[in-house]
Amino acid sequence: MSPPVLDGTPQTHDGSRITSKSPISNVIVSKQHLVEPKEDFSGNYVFAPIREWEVSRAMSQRYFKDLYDRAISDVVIVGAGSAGLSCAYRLATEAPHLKVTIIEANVAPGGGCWLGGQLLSAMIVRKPAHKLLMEIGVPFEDEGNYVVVKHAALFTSTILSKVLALDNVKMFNATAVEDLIVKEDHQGKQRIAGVVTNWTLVSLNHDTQSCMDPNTITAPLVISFTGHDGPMGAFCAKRLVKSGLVPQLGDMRCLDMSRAEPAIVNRTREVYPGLIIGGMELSELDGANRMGPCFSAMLASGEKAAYTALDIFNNSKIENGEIIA
Ligand code: AHZ
Repeated sequence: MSPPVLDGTPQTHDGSRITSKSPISNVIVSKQHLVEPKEDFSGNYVFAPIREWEVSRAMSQRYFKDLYDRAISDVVIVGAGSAGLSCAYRLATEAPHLKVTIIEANVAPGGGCWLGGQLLSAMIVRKPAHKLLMEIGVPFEDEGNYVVVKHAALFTSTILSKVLALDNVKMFNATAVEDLIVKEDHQGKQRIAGVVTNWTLVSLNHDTQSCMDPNTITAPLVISFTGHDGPMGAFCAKRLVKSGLVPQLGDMRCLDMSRAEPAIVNRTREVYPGLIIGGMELSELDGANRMGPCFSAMLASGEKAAYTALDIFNNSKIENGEIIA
């Protein structure tokens, strides 16, 4: 016979259950709603009651409300690595009225910034990009021209917590951008007008299932930070080329920290109407050098993209996610 299923009912010292006559177990069994939660770590910890359907509804109601609401966003940020998160932080704090929606293909946001280079822990940031670290409260050692955060995860977890706490930010992780929406704008010119999404597990299974159509998010501006080429990387840059909107990829060049970092930051821009590209994705589009394990340009490129977006919003009239003037 199988042993009884443990339900966490307080036990006596010899391991036997406290009987249903005990005041605590009586209340749990018969009057769930009257149970007072109690934080008692000596063996009588009591949770407030909950039912399974309450958990399902609490999650699904919010998720689908967000999905409905964000079907029209002001900005979609694709990719929540160090560059995407820096952009989200700057843009959403400077413009709390903008609905900033982040789409991250991975379950865990943060991209390559949970570690430094070669799986080592420390994160190196050249000045003046360290100002963002100071603003969000990430401690570092000052080495003169550059600073060292003792663990890259400290940066990523801090900026992630700041970004996710902002009222105007919603992140859909485990969700991939599969395509771009391209439409004619009010002047009859082609413009990126949003993104095509799917849950990543669906995206990864297109070859094994019959057609599983995607969803869309309409937005006047998409900002892409999907990193350098890889299974999912450089996504928007590659899509621009494949769909004939840009002639060819420049392809990321070999490592040179001194050339790479200013090239990425200073060339972060609206590469096609409605689409800003920054971070390492830009190295694939422009043919810029890589910098390896130095994250300064990712932070500053994210911020540059945010300021570029703010300029676009300041000079445009938007209705229902479309630029109308
Ligand atoms: O999961 C990806 C990662 O979190 C996500 N991503 C990629 N394709 C996506 C898609 N839809 C949604 N189609 C997608 N999300 O984008 C994020 C990219 O993060 P990253 O850390 O790879 O890029 P980054 O540009 O923010 O930072 C690059 C860091 C590097 S790489 C490098 C070198 O190789 O020399 N040096 C630095 C500093």
